[in-house]
Amino acid sequence: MSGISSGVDIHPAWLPSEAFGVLGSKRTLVVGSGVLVETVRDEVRGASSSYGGRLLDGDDDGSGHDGDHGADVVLGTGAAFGDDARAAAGPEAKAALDEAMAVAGSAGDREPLGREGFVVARRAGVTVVVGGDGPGLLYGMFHLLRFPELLTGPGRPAERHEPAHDLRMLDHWDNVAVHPVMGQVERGYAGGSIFYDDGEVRADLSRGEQYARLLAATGINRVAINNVNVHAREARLLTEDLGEVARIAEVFRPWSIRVHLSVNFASPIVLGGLETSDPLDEKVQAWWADAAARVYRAVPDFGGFVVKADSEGQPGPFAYGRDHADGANLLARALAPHGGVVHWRAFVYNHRQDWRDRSTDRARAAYDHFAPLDGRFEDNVIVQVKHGPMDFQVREPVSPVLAAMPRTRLAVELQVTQEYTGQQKHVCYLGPYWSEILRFRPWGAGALGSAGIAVSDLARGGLAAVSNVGDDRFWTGHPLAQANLYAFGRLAWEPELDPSAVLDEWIGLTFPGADDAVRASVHEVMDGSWRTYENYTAPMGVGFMVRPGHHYGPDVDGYEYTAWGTYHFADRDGVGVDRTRATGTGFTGQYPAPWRDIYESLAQCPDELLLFFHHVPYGHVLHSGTTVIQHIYDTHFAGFEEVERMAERWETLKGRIPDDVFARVAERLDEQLGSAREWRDRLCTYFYRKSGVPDACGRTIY
Ligand code: GCW
Repeated sequence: MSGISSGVDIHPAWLPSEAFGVLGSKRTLVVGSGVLVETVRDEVRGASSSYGGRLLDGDDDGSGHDGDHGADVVLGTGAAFGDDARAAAGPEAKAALDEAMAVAGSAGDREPLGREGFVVARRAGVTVVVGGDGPGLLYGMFHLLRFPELLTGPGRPAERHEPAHDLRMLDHWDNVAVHPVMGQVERGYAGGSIFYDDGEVRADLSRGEQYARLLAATGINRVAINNVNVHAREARLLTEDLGEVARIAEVFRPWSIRVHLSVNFASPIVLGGLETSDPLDEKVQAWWADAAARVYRAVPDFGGFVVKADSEGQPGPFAYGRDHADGANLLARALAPHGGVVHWRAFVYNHRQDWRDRSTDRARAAYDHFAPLDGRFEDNVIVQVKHGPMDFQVREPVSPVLAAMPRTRLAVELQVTQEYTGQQKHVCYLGPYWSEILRFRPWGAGALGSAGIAVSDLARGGLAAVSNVGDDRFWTGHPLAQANLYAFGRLAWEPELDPSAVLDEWIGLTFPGADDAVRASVHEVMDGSWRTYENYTAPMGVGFMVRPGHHYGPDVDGYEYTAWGTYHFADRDGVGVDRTRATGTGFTGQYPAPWRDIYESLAQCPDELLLFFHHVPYGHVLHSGTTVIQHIYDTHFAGFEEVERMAERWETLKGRIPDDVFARVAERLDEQLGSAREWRDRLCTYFYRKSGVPDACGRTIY
């Protein structure tokens, strides 16, 4: 059992009791002190009491040793391994401990292990985890659950693990008060908020506590607790509700997670009664300095502010003729004395565009606003950039902003909540997509270093993602959507991980005791599901084609004549957005070489992004050898058939996995099948009617 007793009804996600089975059967010594070491001790104590092992500590007989049997597992922070701790660990632990400590230390160019890092070594039947400090120890313990083979079997050389990114953050779009249109959680597909209920912070935060534990087990260390659209009720979290924020921070603290707040740029007016929120106004500056000081008095380890400014109606510096650097620096200066950061979002575009105006291209907007500001931001500003230039579509190129701001700390923002990828009614494992994004080389492979600089290297402000969690008993509505949350944490820690292997980790933890055939089936249903979703929805990067407002299901022209800048320009001859320099909006010019030329060229542009960059005739022949129109038909029929196969495969799991998980997924697969069919038929019919070109395979099109 875990350190926290979980409510009977709540699904344990990737931390079922059985995940602790191997660790819980061992004699484990935990050395060190502090809140996080206590968390580790509690976990081991709970696991041992369920699985017959033992937590060895000072209360024992003063050592881990009884008779000739020492500790099987030794967990400690590097600084804690003095003579007493070594004696307590017993002589059998010496080899593993010496090796782990050596690997944790500096050598040559290698720095000593950071606070969040850990080393695992196994020698002479003893497994040792040395944490750089408390956080590293916590992560090291969870690592043993993912790979229980580290606790059994032959010795293995020490492994050193450190996060690629210091900031691994989840953004909650949770509203405190239920929003009349967006509800309790904006773009939430898993019930209400685990933090708020109808206008108040929940009195009972035990779900938050379980959540914090799940996040720690996948390496998340920051959480922004309210929606970036900060309405009147939510704005007050910064002032009169600080006591409530402190309660939430208390829940996250034992799991090494710091809390951030989304704030309203007009707070000096809305909350402070000033007449302006002009960043260059001294009274405004003083107001923010006070506000930050008050937050830190209430929450000493507070992380910082997240800001959506001058975006989709949120207030910002433009009202005063100032730019985003002025705005971000205002808040950064208020937070700097306390060690906080500002996540300033680059999601800024004209959402009141005239669809008749072909010269405005939403894809260009973030770069046009932000790239010229490179070098102007304070050190504690992180410009948070959505991974693509549009808006979390199932396929987009990587945002050119990421390669354009070398003197700015950038964070890449991903969307774990499946707003545009099936809303947690469809299976859509996003690990492979995120992996492609993080590994993308804006200057090409081989340039600027042997492998080339990857997007992940450019994200010096870390990764942030919109959470997909709510008060649903499976956490994420669709039980299989838990894998997206898990994978985000793992990829933020180690972007080079193979997403397919991460999926297997998640399956292993979530379905303990499942045999290989069951695991293989779950894997099969999920691994290709992002491409399947892409197949039956908007083709070749063109995006949207969803129902306006809630964004679920097909509506090809739903956004075609709106103010949001989301157009596909389909006519009787062709489809796609001309973003070339030669004849289009010039967006391709925002990329460095080689991509600016690859995307510009009709001959070289990758098929999957063709309609993002080019307007082409239906008869245009793709690299794959087929025409655009035939590709649309083929992928839509194939996508639907893939969902049919997923559903059949899932049926084979009946009785072989827990009934509640089976039933919930089965029910959602029914919905997915119906929705995929609707997508297929509407898209095929729409393009058949536009183009008049029949399907070469003669399938039914309406
Ligand atoms: O994708 C859009 C969503 C909005 C969201 C916005 C953003 C929080 O439809 O609901 O607002 O992005 O990222 O700010």
